[in-house]
Amino acid sequence: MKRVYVCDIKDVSESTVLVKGWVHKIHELSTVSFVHLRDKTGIVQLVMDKENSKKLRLEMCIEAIGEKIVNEKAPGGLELDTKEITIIGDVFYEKLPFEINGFKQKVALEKQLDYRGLSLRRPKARAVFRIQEEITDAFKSFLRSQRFSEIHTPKLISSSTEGGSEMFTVDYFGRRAFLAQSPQFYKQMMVGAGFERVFEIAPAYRAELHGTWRHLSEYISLDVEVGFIKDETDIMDLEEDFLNYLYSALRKNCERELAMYNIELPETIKIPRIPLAEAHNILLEKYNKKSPIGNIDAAGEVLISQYVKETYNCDFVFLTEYPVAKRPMYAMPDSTNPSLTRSFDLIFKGLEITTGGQRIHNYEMLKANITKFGLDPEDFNFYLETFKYGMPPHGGFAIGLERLTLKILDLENIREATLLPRDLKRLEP
Ligand code: AMO
Repeated sequence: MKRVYVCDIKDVSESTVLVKGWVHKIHELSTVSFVHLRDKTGIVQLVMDKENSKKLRLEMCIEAIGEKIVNEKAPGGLELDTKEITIIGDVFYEKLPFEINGFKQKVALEKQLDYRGLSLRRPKARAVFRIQEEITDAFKSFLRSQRFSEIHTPKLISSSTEGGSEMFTVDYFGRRAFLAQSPQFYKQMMVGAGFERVFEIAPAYRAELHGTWRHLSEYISLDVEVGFIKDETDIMDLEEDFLNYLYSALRKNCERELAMYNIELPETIKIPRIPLAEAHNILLEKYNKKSPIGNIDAAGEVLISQYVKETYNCDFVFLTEYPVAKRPMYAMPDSTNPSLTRSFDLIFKGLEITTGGQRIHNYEMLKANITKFGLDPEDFNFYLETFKYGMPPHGGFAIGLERLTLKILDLENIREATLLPRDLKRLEP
């Protein structure tokens, strides 16, 4: 007999079906019992003799054969009158560390993370990753439809890309190496290598010394790099188009998961673009909030998002024209005001989810800029090399996957949007 997934039971023509899954709930009455079986697609009620349910314990793996019966009160409006039941995965606990079958998760996040193999059994906890899967699918399909190529670049590298302070070092056969903070240099090189438009979905590593709700030591970076652009506005347009594409994909394919978190996504997103200096003025005049020079802090991100929500009814805002001093050496200066760069951040509901911009593509200029930043161009020869042979004007962006997921679902902590988080304290499970 072929297994039927719970979500398909009502659609299959057979009146007797085989289901497999975990024991989610046991409810014993005087003679019969209602046992909820949970698989990856949903929950179905099994009706059985109390004799049979006595053998069961929560979270055991079972398979059951049963006849479909309509019952409005059962989950999904249907239950199975159980003919046969077999335990196929036993349990070895005295007491479950926490409840899986309650709707509200009252357990501290750290404990849920300690028992990740168990806490993810809660359909609501797992729904986060269905959303995440949809994000990466949409990212791929949107970009592929625009002639982008997917690339895979090394994560063991010899030099810093985003500034040296946050790198993990690795002993590479007696030589010092680092875990990549971003595929920045390689994605640019691949634009020059003739791919023109590339993307990568891969881990990025930051030796973050802050254990905050928004920082991970390992996160998934959704990277894009595009050749033959006019300037950074092409890049912002591209990201805005992607977000609109993503929202319609989520509305279409993740209705159930969005409903679990009470999320309604807007039909269209039109993102305001505000120069950083103007954002500083808004913060000062409207909220009496001073900002750090050339940047915006976490509290400022929240306030500027609040302003944009009230003024433009939008959850996103591009902050543009970041100063040279606050951007890496590859950022393209603005020719009309060389103290500023053609770069931007994207803030989503008070959190930075993207950095992007146009890059320097002129070999001499890039080499000089590396020196200006107090770095040695010799150390970047592998990167600079490509720029000698005709590099198109180009730019790109990177989105932190977990941060995007966190904000779409209004979660509280980035770890909820991370399957197996790595942070200041956590290297297990
Ligand atoms: P940046 O360093 O701003 O830019 O990183 C891009 C995005 O990655 C995410 N991110 C993080 N997410 C979780 N934990 C962290 N510790 C963390 N650090 C960064 C954020 C952030 O906006 N090379 C440039 C991108 C580019 O210009 O193309 C870069 O890496 O969402």
